[in-house]
Amino acid sequence: MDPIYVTGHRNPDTDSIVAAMAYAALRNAVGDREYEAACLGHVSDETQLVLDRFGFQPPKRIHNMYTQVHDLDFDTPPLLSAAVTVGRAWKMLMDQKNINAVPVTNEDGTLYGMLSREDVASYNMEQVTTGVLEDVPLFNVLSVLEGKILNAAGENIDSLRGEVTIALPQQRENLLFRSADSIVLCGYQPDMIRRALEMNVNCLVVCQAELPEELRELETTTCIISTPYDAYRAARLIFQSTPVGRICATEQIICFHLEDRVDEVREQVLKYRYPCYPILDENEKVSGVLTRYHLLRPRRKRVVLVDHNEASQSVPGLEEAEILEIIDHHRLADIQTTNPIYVRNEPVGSTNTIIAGMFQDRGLMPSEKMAGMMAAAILSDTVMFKSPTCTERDVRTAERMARIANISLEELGREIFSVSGDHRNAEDLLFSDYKEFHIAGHNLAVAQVTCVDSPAMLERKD
Ligand SMILES: [Mn+2]
Repeated sequence: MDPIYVTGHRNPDTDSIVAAMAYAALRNAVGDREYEAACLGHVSDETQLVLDRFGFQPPKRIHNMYTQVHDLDFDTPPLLSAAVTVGRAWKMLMDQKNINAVPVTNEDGTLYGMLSREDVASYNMEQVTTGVLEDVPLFNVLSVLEGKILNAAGENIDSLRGEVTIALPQQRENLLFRSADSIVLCGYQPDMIRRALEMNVNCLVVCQAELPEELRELETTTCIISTPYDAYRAARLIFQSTPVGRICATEQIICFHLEDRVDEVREQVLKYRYPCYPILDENEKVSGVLTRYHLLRPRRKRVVLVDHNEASQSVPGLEEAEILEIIDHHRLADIQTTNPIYVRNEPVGSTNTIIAGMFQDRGLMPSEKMAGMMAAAILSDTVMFKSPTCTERDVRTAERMARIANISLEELGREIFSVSGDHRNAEDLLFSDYKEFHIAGHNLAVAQVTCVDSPAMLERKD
């Protein structure tokens, strides 16, 4: 199951990060196990202190919510090695009715080429005219013919080639197999067999017959094989022994990667109009096959927004994601959804105050460590209850959380605000808690700096 990300805003503050972690913990604790806290940017010194203080790792950092190739239900047909026979590949193509081509791979799983039904059909038609089998490993030939090696010469060769000829009784001498570079198919035909062995043709295939006893000891370099198939079928089947690597397409193949954005993939598919595209993973190994049907209904990434509800403060690609819920204490802004969703917005000083209320609603106490973090987040967001947005509920909630965590709010507050680093450079100070707004056609941003010694900070105003 893909995770449901819970995330706060960009340039996250402590309230955002802790709210995401606390809400994911709450949902997972009551059995919805796919929630995962995420963050959209650098974790500030203050937040890092809070995480360290209570023994948590920062949440996973995500960079966008665009729908990617790995969100598609693409096909994962079996992969073929470039060495397998055309016959085996054809059977597989027959099993995969809904795809037109299958990936052919190198030994390490990387892409070698793509094999389509068309490739197999063209190869078959070409063979009818040329009639020549190019060097093919002996194992391949034995496999398609269900053949057995009958003599010592056969045990000593590893590949076969030659013009494939059926040794029918002929009257005109020159119509018979002409050179030793032949693969001769015959039945119980002692004359023809003798002639082939004396000519030392490359291979003799005895179809549905025994090798005549008097010819078994004949000195020859010909490889002798027996097959249970008749000569017509053996002649067709022998060409299916060619390794697929020789007949599949290997050039100008358009590939996609699991990380690619679906909107970009769609453009490429419109441009090239191939029926199938191989999909590769981050190590260039083949993961599957994409057809245009897979693009029709992609699975959107799912997300819960906490501590913000404006697109400009949220993750890039949010418009392609499915927002499941919003939990916030800011003004309602511009986010639109396609389906009805849960929104919990309350005019309190911290998102964690609301989330503490949701723990209560579901009849669950936060763990000691989580309660400690939530207390710290409320202190941070209300500037130790001094912010004008702070309410009686924030104070009571922070006190309860501190009690569960067995810590003192005063001490915790001092620790938190002592790190709001007054030695950082102006850019870091400005952008550590920075939110963009688009109001009445204007773009503006509000950045906050909390400090213990404001006269010292104000000296740096310029
Ligand atoms: Mn907040």
